Amino acid sequence: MSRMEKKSSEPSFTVATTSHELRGDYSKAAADYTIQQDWSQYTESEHALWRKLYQRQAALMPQYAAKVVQDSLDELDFSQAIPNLDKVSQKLQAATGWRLVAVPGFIPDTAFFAHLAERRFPVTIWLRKPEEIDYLVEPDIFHDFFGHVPLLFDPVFADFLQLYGVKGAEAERLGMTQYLARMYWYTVEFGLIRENGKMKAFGAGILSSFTETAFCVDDPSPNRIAFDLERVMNTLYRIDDFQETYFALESFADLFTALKQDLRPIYDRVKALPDHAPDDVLGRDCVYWRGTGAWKKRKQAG
Ligand code: HBI
Ligand code: FE
Repeated sequence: MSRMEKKSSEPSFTVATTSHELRGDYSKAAADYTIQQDWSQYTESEHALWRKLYQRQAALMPQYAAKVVQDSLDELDFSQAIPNLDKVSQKLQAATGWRLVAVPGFIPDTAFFAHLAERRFPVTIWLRKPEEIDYLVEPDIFHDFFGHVPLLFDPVFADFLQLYGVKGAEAERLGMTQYLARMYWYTVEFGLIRENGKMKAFGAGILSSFTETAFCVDDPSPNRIAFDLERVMNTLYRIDDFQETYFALESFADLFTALKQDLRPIYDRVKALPDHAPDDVLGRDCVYWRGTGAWKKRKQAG
C-alpha cells in the first residue's frame, strides 16, 4: 500500500501532522487528545467495508504474520463489525495492562508518548472510504486496530511499547525524536521477526496492507537484514512506497533489551554520522537476503 508522497524522507509522522490537512475532527478532543468513539455513529456500509478489509487481511495472516497476530485474531474475533474500543480494552487490560483510547488521528509526539508510557494505545476512530481501500494518506481505525492491537497481547512487546513511550519523552528532551521514530518505523510499523527460521511480519504498516503483507516476505526486491538499533536509527525510510529494506528480530525481547540501554551514546554517534539510504547494505550488516532492488528500478522506469 503506497502512502503519502513526500519529497524528503524525514519521519512521516512529523510531515503527516504538518504538511496536509488532518482528517479527523479534533474540535472535541480533550487536552490529551482523546475523544469518545461513539460506536453507534458507524454506518452499515462502514461495517461492511470493515468486514471486507478484515477478511482480506485475515486470510493472509496464517502464512505471513507472527504467531501472536494469529493468536490474537482468534481470541478477539472482530471480523463482523468495527470494534468497540472499550470492549476490547477489557480483554487487553487483563492480558497486558494496556487499554485503547480513541483519538481523531495523528496526535503530537508528546501526547502520543505520554499515552504509551501509561499503557494507553491511541486508536484513530474513523474508517477509510471504499475508494481508499488500498491507498491511505493517514492511518485509520483499520490500520491502528488490525495492525497494532494484536501485538499488544504479547507481554514482551507490550512492555517494549510502554518503554518506547518513556524513551520517546526522553528523546524529545534530547531533540532526538527523529532517530527514535526511525526505530518505531522499522519495527512497530514495518518490522519482521524470524519464527522457526521463517520470516514473519509483525509491523502494523505491513499487517494492514494487502499488497505489502506478501511483498515484505516473498518478494526478492527488498533487503532483509537482522535488526540492530543503531543501524535503524541511522537509516532513512520511505513513506510513499514499499520499504526497500526490512529489519528482522529474533524475538520481541530484542526490542526491549535494545531500548532499555542508555540511548544517549547511540544518539551522539548517529547524529554525527551521515544517514544511510533506505536500500543501503553495510559491511557489518547480518544480511538474510540481499534484495535485487527490482521493485524500485521498475518504479523509477515508470
Ligand atoms: N499519533 N495517533 C497517532 N499514532 C501514531 O502512530 C503516532 C502519533 N503521533 C506521533 C507518532 N506516531 C510518531 O511521531 C512517534 O512514534 C515518533
Ligand atoms: Fe501505525
